[in-house]
Amino acid sequence: MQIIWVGSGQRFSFLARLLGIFARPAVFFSGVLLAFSALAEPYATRTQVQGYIDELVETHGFSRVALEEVFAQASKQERIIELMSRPAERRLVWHEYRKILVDEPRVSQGIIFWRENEAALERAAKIYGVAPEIIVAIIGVETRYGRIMGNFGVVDALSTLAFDYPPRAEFFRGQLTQHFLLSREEGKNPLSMQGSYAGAMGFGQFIPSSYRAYAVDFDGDGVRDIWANKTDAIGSVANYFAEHGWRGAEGVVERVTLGDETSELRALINSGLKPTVTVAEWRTMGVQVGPEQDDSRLATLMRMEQESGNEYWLGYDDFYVITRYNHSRLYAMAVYQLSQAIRKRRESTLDPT
Ligand SMILES: [Ca+2]
Repeated sequence: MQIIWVGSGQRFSFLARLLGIFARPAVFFSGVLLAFSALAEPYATRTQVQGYIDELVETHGFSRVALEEVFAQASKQERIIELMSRPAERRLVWHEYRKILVDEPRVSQGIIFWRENEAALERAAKIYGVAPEIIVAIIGVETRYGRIMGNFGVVDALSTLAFDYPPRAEFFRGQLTQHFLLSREEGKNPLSMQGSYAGAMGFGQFIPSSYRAYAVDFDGDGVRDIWANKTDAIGSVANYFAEHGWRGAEGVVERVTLGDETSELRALINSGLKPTVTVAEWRTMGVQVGPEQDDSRLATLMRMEQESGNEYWLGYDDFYVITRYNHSRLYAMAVYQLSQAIRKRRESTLDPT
């Protein structure tokens, strides 16, 4: 047995992205974790898996034979445990993280993705109230617009994490069940689907529970296809945002300045993703917020480390909604800034002056 430290969500995400493999948004790991040594036997013969199969048969009426066949073909992937357990090489701060996700190719490929999917993006904006640049940026950050959607069998990935990764076993056993339900509902072979090492699938990297709850058939062909159909992927991301309370009309973040990082402020900076302090209260504590900002709005105060020093930002309700996709302020800020870079570039390209 080996003791391995796993870093924060944002570092985890970064490493995953650095490796070209994508973590499920909204899933992240922290703390001291234990990685357990390998067992060579196939999953179908494990007592633990037999117990799980019993449960699926009893609770959801699945065929035991079918499940045994699936688990006879599923195997533990050491690489998945490695990716889950990989220690962070160094702490990633905002400017380092930003450089990876808000890069030139992601902006220019985003312009192309937008152009190619303009009708679907406009319709999604109208129906769900989510601006095209936000949807484009999510798909850009998650999979580089579908270029990197993950090459692990979803059953392999979820089984490995459910049965050979004790720190998150319960969560991933739940996702494995969701995957079997999804397969049954959609008439798919559970072994046919591929995704990230955490079982996230398609353009927007939905885990099975998110697929079941939020994926939509946005082109009306009767199938919710987030794997190959960009229109469905766009509608699904927009629906995810709408269902998590996206408002759209108001600002997402606002750059602010502080006189001093007082101890009062220090205790609140980066302390939570959810906006819980009013603009009026921030003002009283010495945060210089734009004069037009409504005093009663709730915001969270963030410190973002740049090469030249700290930047301070207020995050409003929609910022919090972005963190529902991946519980990380760096992630949400990167998505938002990428969205703005794409929108700005597109406007300058479209504008003949
Ligand atoms: Ca469809």
